[in-house]
Amino acid sequence: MTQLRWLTAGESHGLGLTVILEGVPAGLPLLAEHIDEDLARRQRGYGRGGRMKIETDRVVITSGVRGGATLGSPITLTVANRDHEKWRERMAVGPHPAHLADPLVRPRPGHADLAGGLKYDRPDLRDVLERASARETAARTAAGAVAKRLLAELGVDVFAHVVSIGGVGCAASLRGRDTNEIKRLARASDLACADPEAEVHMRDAIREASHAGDTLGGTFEVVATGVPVGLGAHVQWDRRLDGLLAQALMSIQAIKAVEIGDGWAAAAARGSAVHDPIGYDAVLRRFTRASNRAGGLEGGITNGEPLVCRAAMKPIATLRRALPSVDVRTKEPADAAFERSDVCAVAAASVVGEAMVALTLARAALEKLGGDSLREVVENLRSGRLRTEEYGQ
Ligand code: EPS
Repeated sequence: MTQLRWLTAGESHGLGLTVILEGVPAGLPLLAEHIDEDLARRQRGYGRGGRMKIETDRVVITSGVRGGATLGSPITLTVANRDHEKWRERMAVGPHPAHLADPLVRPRPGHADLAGGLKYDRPDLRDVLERASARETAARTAAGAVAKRLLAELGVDVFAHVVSIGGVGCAASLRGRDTNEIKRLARASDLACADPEAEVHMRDAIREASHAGDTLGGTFEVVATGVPVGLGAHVQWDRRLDGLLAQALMSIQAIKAVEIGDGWAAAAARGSAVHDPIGYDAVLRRFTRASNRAGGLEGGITNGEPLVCRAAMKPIATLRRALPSVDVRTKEPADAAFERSDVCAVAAASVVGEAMVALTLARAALEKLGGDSLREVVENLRSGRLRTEEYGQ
């Protein structure tokens, strides 16, 4: 069986990030520029810190692609850390010179610093910070761009948009709006927000938080259209696609909650106001829904409606006006360490969310459709569509 697998490696100020993807079918057109576009989008967003002025993320494809198409072999993608130049000695693999011994010993509340330091027995918390850093999401974004390329061949489009920042939300009227329109507006926005009026207020909120030495979180939505019926399965807990999507989104740095469809709001409503009535379109020969409050999934299986997931990001844990902490060596109270950081990275996280949903969907699609070459996968998709058209007869 074809299984899409992927693994990232790399530290924030090391040489760079790497991701290896295995199980991508052969014959998929793939160029570095397909990936660079998403890498550039991930770097954008009002509220990012100084690091983004240093980095210009570009992918180098070192295996698995030849002549502009995938080979079916593992695909290796690397993204260099330009900032590494300044960290060459401190991030060196060999022993560090004594004059560089400047360990990070005041853990930042909300970061992996203390829990990771205790777990891995690393008294210099930089050993934890370097990998916990959201810099790692550049690798996820690169892998997600490959998944999106594959999904595009299957007629599936995945995009994300920011719904709220620091409590400032988009107009409710955005719900039910044409998805292409939401995507177009979000892509044109510096904060990936499809409501230009709300974006102005979001920028104000970020500016104010920055002046106060504080940070802001927010929420974003990932939408996938053209998703075939039947991805995921109700038959086992670890095959339910809603569970897999929640895990994928929740694994993104700083994400604290995930919902699918109406999510939390559904818990407060009556069943008659939550479930989507079923109809049938005889011309298109497909079952239809009057609404999509389930977010495209029922019983952990895609039902052919657009997939809609939302994720909530907590405010970034590195604060200029630092929170109380403790020096791990002396155990004395001390302000948490401050490092250059972002004030708000919700727009960037939305691009990462897009990547994680795309990877999860691509994996589920390959599991359902099989195929070692793109041609085989597409043929299997077509015959599956015919089967659903004939269903019930
Ligand atoms: C991050 C801290 C900042 C962010 C970084 C994530 O990096 P630095 O400490 O080098 O200023 O800019 O994000 C990225 C580098 C990126 O590419 O997204 C953290 O601690 O998580």
